[in-house]
Amino acid sequence: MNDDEQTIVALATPVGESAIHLIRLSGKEAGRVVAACFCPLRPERWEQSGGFTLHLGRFHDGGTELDQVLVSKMPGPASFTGEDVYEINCHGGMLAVRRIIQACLRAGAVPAEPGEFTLRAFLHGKLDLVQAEAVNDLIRARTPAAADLALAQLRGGLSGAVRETRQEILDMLADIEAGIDFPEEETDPLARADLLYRLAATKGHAADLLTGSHTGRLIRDGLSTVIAGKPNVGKSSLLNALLREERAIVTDIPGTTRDELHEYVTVGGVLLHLVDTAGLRESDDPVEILGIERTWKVLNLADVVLLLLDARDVRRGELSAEEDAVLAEYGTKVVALLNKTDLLPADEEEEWDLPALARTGARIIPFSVKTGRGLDELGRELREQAPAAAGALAEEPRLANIRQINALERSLRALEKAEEAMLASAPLDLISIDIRAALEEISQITGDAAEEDLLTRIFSRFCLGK
Ligand SMILES: Nc1nc2c(ncn2[C@@H]2O[C@H](COP(=O)(O)OP(=O)(O)OP(=O)(O)O)[C@@H](O)[C@H]2O)c(=O)[nH]1
Ligand SMILES: [Mg+2]
Repeated sequence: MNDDEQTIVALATPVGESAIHLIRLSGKEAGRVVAACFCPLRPERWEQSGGFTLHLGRFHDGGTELDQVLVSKMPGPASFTGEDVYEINCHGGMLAVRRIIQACLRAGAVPAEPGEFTLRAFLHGKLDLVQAEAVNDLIRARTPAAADLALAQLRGGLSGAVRETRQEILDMLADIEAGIDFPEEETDPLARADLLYRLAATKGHAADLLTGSHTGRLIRDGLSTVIAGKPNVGKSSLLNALLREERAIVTDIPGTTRDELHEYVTVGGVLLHLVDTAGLRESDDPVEILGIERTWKVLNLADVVLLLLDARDVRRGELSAEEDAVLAEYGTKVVALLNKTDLLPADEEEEWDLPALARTGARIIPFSVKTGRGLDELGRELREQAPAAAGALAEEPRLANIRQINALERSLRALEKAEEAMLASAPLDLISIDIRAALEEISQITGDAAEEDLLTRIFSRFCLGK
């Protein structure tokens, strides 16, 4: 990221031709940079404006006119970044954009890094990390529910709840450290009982914040849904059918898919993060072996496994070792789709006696990608399993971002360790180590004590100009 003394400039709209483009500037020198290139149509209005006004004029570079533009003037500290911000609305050709940005660079601005405007807003206390990440989530939301959740986080209620818990930890730490300084309190049973009580309450608050986070993650990221099965059973065909496009290569040659494919789609109102995988079987092809290893890895991260079985194998009671292993390992997460029922002789159609399969806990749906049989039932099944991913519960703010959830889990674990140490009558200075760890972890969520590299990691995932 740039030095915060520098004034940054970037295109905030997508690269390409459009009706208008928006170029953004922020920093101490933003006013001077704009003044060097902008001739307002009504100079007296431009000069006298206290800000949050829009001005028509010509943009030029050393006397060469570049475009007719509208400039909005937003002086700090009330602006988005907290610095002086100017936004140039220009015509939507990329040549005009490039020339305007060049003029700004010549006048002393530097190119912004992705997310740098939001980083500056964070550094100036305009929003915390939960809110900053919510801005990014709002931009990237794939469903109305995900957008609602991001908006709820942006309003700050969630940050408030996290901060309250953080403050409780901070207060306990302060009291313990005071206790260490006054050793007579160290042995005071009342003081220890009080601390233990507070520790339990705080742990409960942290756990409450986590309870909603599973739902939050489903709303934000969708249900992680892995399509698995033996080669040629129809996995890629199913992916394509759900996406309604020929995304994956489908052939009748077993072992077609090697690398996993990731896509997002809504089925029965449920947002799925779909993964198509390499078919599971014994293989001596080194490329295929790598693909199969990856399949087992993504299976471990799945919320739901769509295990495609060939209906004819099921009918004969012939499941492969790999199919048995998936059922044994992920039974209750598995929806077994008995595919290619269209190939079964008509007289065998309706009789399914599947006690062995049912004992694994898997839901069973007779299916055919070819005819579309079972698709509606699959939608109903997913909705039942994941009402959250269907977006029914988005109005309440909750943690949804995996970075924030992991930090909260680490904080909770540290609190648990502190509680155990307390119950084992450990000395206060030992307990304070765990409580300090809990404090550091929870502080990462809102960024109350964020390290620079954490900030760089977070904000580099943002769009340029945001
Ligand atoms: N009759 C019938 N054929 C199907 C059905 N689903 C898929 N197929 C066919 O089965 C063959 C294999 O399909 P794929 O989708 O490539 O199978 P896959 O599981 O992705 O295979 P790998 O990538 O090799 O693991 C293709 O010829 C499909 O057209 C179905 O429901 N009925
Ligand atoms: Mg495939």
